[in-house]
Amino acid sequence: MLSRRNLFVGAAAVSAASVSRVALAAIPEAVQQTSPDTAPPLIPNSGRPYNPVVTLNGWTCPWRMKDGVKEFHLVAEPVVREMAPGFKAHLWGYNGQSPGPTIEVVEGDRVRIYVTNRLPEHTSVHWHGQRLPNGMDGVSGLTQPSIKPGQTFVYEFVARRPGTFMYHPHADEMTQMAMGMMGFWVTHPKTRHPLISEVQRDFCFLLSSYDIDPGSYTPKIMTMTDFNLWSWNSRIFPGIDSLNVRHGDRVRLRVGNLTMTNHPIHLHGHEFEVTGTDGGPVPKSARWPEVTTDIAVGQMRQMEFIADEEGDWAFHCHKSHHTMNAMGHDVETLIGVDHTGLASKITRLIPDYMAMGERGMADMGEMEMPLPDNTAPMMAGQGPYGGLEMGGMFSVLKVRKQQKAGDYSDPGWYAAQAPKGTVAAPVPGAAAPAARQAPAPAAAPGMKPHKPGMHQQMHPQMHQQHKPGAAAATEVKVRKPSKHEGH
Ligand SMILES: [Cu+2]
Repeated sequence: MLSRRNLFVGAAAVSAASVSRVALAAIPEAVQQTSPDTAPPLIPNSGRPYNPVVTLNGWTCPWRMKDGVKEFHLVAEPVVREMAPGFKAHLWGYNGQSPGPTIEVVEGDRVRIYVTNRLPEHTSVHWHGQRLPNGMDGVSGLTQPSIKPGQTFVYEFVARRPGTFMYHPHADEMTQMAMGMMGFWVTHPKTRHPLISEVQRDFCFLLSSYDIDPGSYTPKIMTMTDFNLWSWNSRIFPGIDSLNVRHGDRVRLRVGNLTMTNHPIHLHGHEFEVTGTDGGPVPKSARWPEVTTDIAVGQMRQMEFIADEEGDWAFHCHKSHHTMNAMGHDVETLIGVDHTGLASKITRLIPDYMAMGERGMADMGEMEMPLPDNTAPMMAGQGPYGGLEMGGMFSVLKVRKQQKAGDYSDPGWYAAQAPKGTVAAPVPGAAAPAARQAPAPAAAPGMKPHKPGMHQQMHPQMHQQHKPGAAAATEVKVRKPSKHEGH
């Protein structure tokens, strides 16, 4: 296994060999980030002032001001990204993380970005959405030679348009984006802009997707649509931080999509307007209230709203498969299929067989099963009232009156302070019999095991023997499978 230490030793050797001492001295330091935590906003210490963004589970790239030019240094390199607690992925990214650091500048800034390539193959950086000289557009082969391993290239242009942008390679794109190479870019307006509101909270993140088999570390780059991890900034719920705001704040959420499918991003409890795209601010006459906006592949959206409802509000992609973690998609639907008696019969033939899914998949959320060494539960997260049964592209907007201006810390759950009588509750004494199909006759004529390979989908170590005769008590055993193909 390649350790980080080895990576750095190798990288240093490459740069020393390919970049002269003088050139190295001229290049600003490449700041590294090792933590996947949400970094506090980077207050600008030079240049025009602005209200900085917060990158969800990410950070902003520090710069050096040199002769009036903002200089950044990005290093494209293999990284280890903790996608959720207990689950690390071997990705490619910039400056120690995937995504790379957010670049924040001001309209009219002259920007110089050094890009050092410490990947095993060539790369380039495309500055998505920017007005710039053609030769700075970063399309390898078309507007520039590719950046070979060990080389450092420099890009320079004026950030002409204020708005929401991103950067990503335009060389072996399929591989490099499937491996996590991307970053956010925000250009703040230099003066008050009629179509750009001042906001108290400004969050940004990129949508990315990965296909990583449970127990393994490296994404399968040939996957086209059937990804098993849907992430915000290469994090999956419950690894995604909550968005903590003060009651009454105007909040801007900037989101870009670099996956292979669209994502209808949905906010509970508030209506927002899409105030801008990567094409620029949306004219006021073209805005309308929404609670979900679809973000297509390669698009960016700015959503804005006043956070005027206290509470813990879900905020997520509305494709329900995108709020799940590692799972297989080729499993038969068993809802309403009564396994009574069947599982015990099959178990006599196939000891590893486990029936699952008869009552839905909710049992998966609270199972305490051994997982393979490196993965995340399919449905996870604990809230104040129980399991959230979520994963992937899910987080919580926390709106609080007592949150201080500029304080991004997590205030905890709203449940502790929800006014009495404002929480849905069971009605005592009104329980109806649970809806359930009557048990099938013991012989269950016509019912067959679903596929000959069904048992292979189950992890042998998770097998629990079904005792013949005890079938009625143990008719359903839901088990977390170990293989991506398998459940
Ligand atoms: Cu989605």
